[in-house]
Amino acid sequence: MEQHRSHNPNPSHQNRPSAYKREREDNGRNHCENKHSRPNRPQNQSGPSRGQNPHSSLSLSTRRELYERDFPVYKQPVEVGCFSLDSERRFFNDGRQMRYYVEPDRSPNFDLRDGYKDRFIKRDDSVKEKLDHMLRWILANRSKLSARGTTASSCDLDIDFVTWRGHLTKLLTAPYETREGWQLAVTRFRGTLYISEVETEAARRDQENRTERHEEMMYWGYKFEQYTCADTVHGRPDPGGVLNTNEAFCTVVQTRLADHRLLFSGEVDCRDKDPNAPAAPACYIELKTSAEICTPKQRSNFHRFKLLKWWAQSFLPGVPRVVAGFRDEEGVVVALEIFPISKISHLIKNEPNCWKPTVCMNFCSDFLSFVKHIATEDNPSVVYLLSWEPRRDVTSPSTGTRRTASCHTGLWRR
Ligand code: 0WD
Ligand code: CA
Repeated sequence: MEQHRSHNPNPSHQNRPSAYKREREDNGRNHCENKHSRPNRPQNQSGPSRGQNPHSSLSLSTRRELYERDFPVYKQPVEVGCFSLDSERRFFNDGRQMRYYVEPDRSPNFDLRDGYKDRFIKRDDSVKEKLDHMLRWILANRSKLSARGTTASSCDLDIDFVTWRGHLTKLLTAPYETREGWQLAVTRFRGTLYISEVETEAARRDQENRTERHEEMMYWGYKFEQYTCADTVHGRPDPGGVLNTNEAFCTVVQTRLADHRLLFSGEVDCRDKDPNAPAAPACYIELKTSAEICTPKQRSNFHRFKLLKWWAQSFLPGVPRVVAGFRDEEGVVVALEIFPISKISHLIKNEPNCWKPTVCMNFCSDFLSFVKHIATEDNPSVVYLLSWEPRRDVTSPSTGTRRTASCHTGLWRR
């Protein structure tokens, strides 16, 4: 993955085209004018909306061509801690749910349907956890994160953004996403921006209307984990046991994308059990299942869509490899393949019109600049919403409709 990491402290994109724009009636002029504005500096824009509240009408394009510039600085992610969620979804400030990868035989023949009816405890996904587990981790590990500067209060974190890795994955893939939009809620508190997802109407409908086949196929991914992971370093997988999706091991990593200091957490499936394996996150392994590839068209789709998601998800926290189980229509794993994350961009090179890592990372960087510009009021009760639908721009409703609500930083006030 190193080839995508630049350590240039002065990213050359500072003077490149930006995708910021103000909404206006004359959409035709937007693209042209974008070319002359600069990322991270929306106030440099010209345009007729100067008299308006600038926060009420900003939008951000997801058009790929706007993000084809040098790869931004992305510092090697450093694991600053981890936490575990047990079989009842209770939080523990330790790695007790860590699992160890046990390499299967060459022809595994795992039956992923086994246990779906009788040995499956499914997490209640109607419970929206927002950022709660991450905030719990921050509360328990504050000393690791306090600002070092003399001017900042000791309560301040030395971080610009706190979020889940999964939300960042959605940002990285947005320039290529054609089906699912998203909505993110942002709160600024003591200088740090907290980003949490809000379920869209469409996602809620999709979840309600899932077919029985789809429900079962969601189980297959977890079942593959059960066939390949042991609870202890010298243990064996126990595919006859009960599978409980409340359990999770999450890494917390710190990194920087351009000038954005990030702290995020992501669920990690397992680690290399070799005691000489490199330190986390480099010893972590992401497990995936996918339909077996039988035709050139299927291979092309796998490269264009699935490998994009796999790459984005693991590149972010610095997880170096994905172990994939390819399964047939009946849910039997027929082949295994290891995908080093650093090789994925080479694998897709010959695919016409394929995704580009630099577009993903530059869009994410510009999105975070956009958020800094929009979410200006430092107040835990103020939530800024950012919405996106495929083929549209990211928009933030005018300040009048932003929510003063609930909120995902609620834990702070306990
Ligand atoms: O309540 C919510 N809306 C969310 C909760 C949204 C996103 C995340 N979460 C929480 C959960 O506590 C979960 O444990 O985040 C944790 C995972 O976060 P992540 O790593 O940032 O999420 P992501 O990268 O999208 O998914 C990683 C894995 C998935 O593995 P695959 O191989 O399918 O990508 O986490 C699992 C799933 O196994 N996962 C979830 N587990 C519980 N609740 C959820 C979820 N909502 N989403 C993904
Ligand atoms: Ca996985």
